[in-house]
Amino acid sequence: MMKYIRPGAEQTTMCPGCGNGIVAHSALRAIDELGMDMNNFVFVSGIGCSGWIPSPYFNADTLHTTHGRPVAFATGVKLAKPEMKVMVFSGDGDLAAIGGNHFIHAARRNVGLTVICINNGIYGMTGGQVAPTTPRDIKTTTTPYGNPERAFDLCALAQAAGAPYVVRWTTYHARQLTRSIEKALTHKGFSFIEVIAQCPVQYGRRAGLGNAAQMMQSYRDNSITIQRASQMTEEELRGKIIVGEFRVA
Ligand SMILES: Cc1ncc(C[n+]2csc(CCOP(=O)(O)OP(=O)(O)O)c2C)c(N)n1
Ligand code: SF4
Ligand SMILES: [Mg+2]
Repeated sequence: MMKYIRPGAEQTTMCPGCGNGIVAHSALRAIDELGMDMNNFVFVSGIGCSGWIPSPYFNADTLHTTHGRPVAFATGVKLAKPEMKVMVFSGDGDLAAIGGNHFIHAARRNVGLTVICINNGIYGMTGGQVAPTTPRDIKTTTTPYGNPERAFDLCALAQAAGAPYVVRWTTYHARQLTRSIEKALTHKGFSFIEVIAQCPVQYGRRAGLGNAAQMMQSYRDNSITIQRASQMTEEELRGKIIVGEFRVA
């Protein structure tokens, strides 16, 4: 996929083992397999490690905006240039904490964006603070005794807000993720892709979840398809990651 990387930006700033590289690769492969032209894309991101996925690396128009606001900027781009494919890369803090209202209202209005949320369950770039997506009991720098709060279910939120395409995968499911990004890019209206991704440095290390490979093994071992999950009790689903297409409308 190096042909899509901006000349001079071949070296990544991501930590070794970070899930962001897998997301970048899946997105570029989806565009490549669809035969789409990077000149027809605008990639929009916020502030956070995940904000660096498209910018400055993708050799296309990229808009690296402020924390929490990529969906607002992307909405403006889409309204001004409806013929462009507008793709948002947003962190879980970026999209679900400070940017939560932009997210639900863009879904409600069915703005034609493809939004990928890199859900690493933490504020990675700023030092590992608790996020609205951090699972209960997990130790972070701001919850040293364990997170007392429930985590947001971003796919349920997107569906409740009216998003017509909603899917969740993990970085272990790179091929499924690529297929879903392809579907999202050809689906009319707001499409939402949540990717559970490892941040071994600010999350795995502090929460005692091991290194990047161990975190991905746990995604493999704990992921449950929507079909299987529908046969399981709430108790059985504790600690599991439900993956697949939640809505295709
Ligand atoms: C208005 C504003 N508030 C807070 C910050 C500080 N800040 C920058 S990134 C970030 C959180 C990053 O977490 P997330 O969005 O999940 O991205 P990640 O680094 O995990 O990919 C915060 C709080 C900021 N830059 N601007
Ligand atoms: S701090 Fe975490 S999310 Fe940020 S680049 Fe490093 S591993 Fe990735
Ligand atoms: Mg994060």
